[in-house]
Amino acid sequence: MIISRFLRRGISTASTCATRRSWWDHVTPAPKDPIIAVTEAFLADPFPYKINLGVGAYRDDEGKPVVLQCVREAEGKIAASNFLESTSTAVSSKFVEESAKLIYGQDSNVIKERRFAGIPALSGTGACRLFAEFQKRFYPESRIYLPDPTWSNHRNIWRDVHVPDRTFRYYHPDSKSLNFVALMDDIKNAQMVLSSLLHPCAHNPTGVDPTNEQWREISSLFKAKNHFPFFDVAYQGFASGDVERDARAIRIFLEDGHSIGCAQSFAKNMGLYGHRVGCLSVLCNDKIQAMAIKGQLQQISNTMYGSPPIHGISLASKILSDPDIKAIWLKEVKVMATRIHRMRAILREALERLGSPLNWQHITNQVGMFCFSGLNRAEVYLLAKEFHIYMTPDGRISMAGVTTKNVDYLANSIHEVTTCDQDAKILHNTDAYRINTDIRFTSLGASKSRARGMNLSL
Ligand code: KET
Repeated sequence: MIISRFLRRGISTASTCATRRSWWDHVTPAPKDPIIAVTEAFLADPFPYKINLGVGAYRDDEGKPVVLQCVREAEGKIAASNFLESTSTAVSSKFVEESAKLIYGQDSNVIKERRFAGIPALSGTGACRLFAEFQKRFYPESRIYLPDPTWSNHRNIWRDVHVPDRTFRYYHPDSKSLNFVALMDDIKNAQMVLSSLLHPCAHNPTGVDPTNEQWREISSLFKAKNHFPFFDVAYQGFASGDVERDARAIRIFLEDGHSIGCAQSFAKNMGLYGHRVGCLSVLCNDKIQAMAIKGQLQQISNTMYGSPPIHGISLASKILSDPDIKAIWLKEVKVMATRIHRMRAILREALERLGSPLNWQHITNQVGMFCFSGLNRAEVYLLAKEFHIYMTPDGRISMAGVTTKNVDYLANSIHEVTTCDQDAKILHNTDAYRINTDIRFTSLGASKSRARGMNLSL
């Protein structure tokens, strides 16, 4: 009796397992995120002089991630505070208020009149996602207009909440600068749009920002079209080295009386990438509307992840609210932006010294973390395969990965791939579409001696 019951249970467990095993049979591998794919290919490469120019995270001149002094100071101050549970709401509110002051301006009426609804978010990605969910909930038929090109994840974020996306032209590949006329045309002709996403500074991936005058025109057009401007602020401080100057676009929209939304990330400008510190804010007509919107945003985040971890938020909040620590931070932002700016100048100079027949002016004209190099897929592929230099297939160089030690090697390698036999490039062109997924390192020896010839040291 006991045995037969045991057997029966055994049989039913086995059949359940068999069913379960088939539950996920239809799941196929997801396409790789292009930025993560670059990091994976880089990590898999055994070459000692390899260079990662993929992810847009700050690195120092040794190529190392940096813990900013302001973060260390803030760590010291918050270590003593007992925030683990009871005060988390207070910490979040303080953080949101400081983030809003940073982007809308310390003395802005929006802050004084408390006309904003904000909640902490899981870094810039989380803030964009929260807004996308909010948009879908309250304007289910709306669309999002994205610049072409834009950060690769924008499209995925809005797609996952079933908000259709459209693009507006942004960049001119020939002049390697802003295609302002086309941008204005596309916004003018946009139909049934709720929000358009704008990068207020240090546009990713192009490094091309509108001038203040152009921002004013964009703002007027948004007003005329009744578009909701949604700003993705992932690099405040990286364009000019000054966080106030980098908020200029948003301040112009504020002066024009727009209601706007902002996704802020502190991953890059505070070096808090791993802490996922971000803020979503939406400007409102008044305090009452702000409370309603905040409640809705909280409800959306509650069902996704409850509340965000409090440690990073406490750090950012301390950095922004303690005048001494803030002063350290502002200096450090300047140092990071200046280092990147210097690398742009050195890279361009090195390419020109090599006698490159191409025009590299755009390296220094563009601003922020990225240089949209103009290298094509085949050239990017060759750089990875032959020179162990990794960047996204669109030719975006994360300038933070360029250092005084590797810049000559980089310039030489770019020079070689841009001047090499066109047939070789065409041959590699098909492979280039599989970039970073199956790179084989057949020429390790040759690359090593090349690197030595360029005085690279480990
Ligand atoms: N917006 C933009 C424009 C952006 O470039 C990034 C990240 C984010 C939002 C998201 O940031 P975060 O705070 O880390 O969630 N971009 C870089 C890093 C990444 O994709 O993870 C990049 O383009 O390399």
